[in-house]
Amino acid sequence: MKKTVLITGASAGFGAACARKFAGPQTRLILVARRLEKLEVLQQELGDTECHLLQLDVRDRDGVAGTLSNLPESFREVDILINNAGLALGLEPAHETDLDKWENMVDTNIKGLMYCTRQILPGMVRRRRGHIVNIGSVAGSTPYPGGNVYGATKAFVKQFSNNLRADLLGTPIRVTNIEPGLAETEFSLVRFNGDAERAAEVYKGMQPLTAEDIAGIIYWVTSLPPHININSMDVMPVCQAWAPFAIHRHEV
Ligand code: NDP
Ligand code: 8X3
Repeated sequence: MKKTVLITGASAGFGAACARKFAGPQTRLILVARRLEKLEVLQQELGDTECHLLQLDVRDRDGVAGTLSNLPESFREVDILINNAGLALGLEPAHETDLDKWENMVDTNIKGLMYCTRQILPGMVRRRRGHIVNIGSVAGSTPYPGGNVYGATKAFVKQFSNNLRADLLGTPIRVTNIEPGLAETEFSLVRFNGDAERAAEVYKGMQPLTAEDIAGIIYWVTSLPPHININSMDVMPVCQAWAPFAIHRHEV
């Protein structure tokens, strides 16, 4: 039977890689992003795969509700929702950052993910079929300087995913939180407001994860037998690990 897969943030990075990974005769793809032209190029690349493109800003509560409640007949029964749209903005300390950046991250990474989930989940429960894959981050558990609100939004994703599991006990619906570490996508370009040089520095002299690595993992967790739920998966490149506690010492 064909599976319908809805991917938010499908115009780049993990989302686009997921579209490529899931594409094929057994899949219908609903691809969501603000940059429609990128989705159109991706659709061309995917050839015969059935695609429905949605130019949609996940921060727009009414837009999400209106669009996702009016999907074309054949795309209505979503089997897999990949809540991937998200971003980090800046790396400034909390006392210096711009409140608009914080609000944008909350609106996208938390509220956008809530809006899409709330719209798609009731149908999954009714049909007794479905899998929600949320994209969290190692930043949701590990603090780092400048991670302030970005990390906090991903901590929300972690706890929300676990609480969805609690609500969905007794249904066959699966929920997974994927928590990647450093992966080279447009993520740093967006974080540093289009500064390509600064973004490239992030991945210099190391081998980061790729979007394809994460897409492969998402594909795997959704392909497991239906009685298995991967609750969360914390994935880093081998070259990344945690820092020791930082201690500020005063002069003696
Ligand atoms: P990219 O910047 O490459 O892709 C982000 C995607 O999200 C784009 O398709 C973008 O599309 C979409 N998006 C952003 N804001 C909105 C919005 N308001 N409405 C709809 N779509 C939106 O980054 P990644 O692929 O790396 O990021 C994907 C997810 O993975 C994010 O949630 C990120 O936080 C998370 N993550 C990334 C890591 C990394 O190191 N790369 C590590 C851990 C987690 P468009 O601009 O066209 O709307
Ligand atoms: C992205 C990973 O470490 O840049 O979520 O915050 S990190």
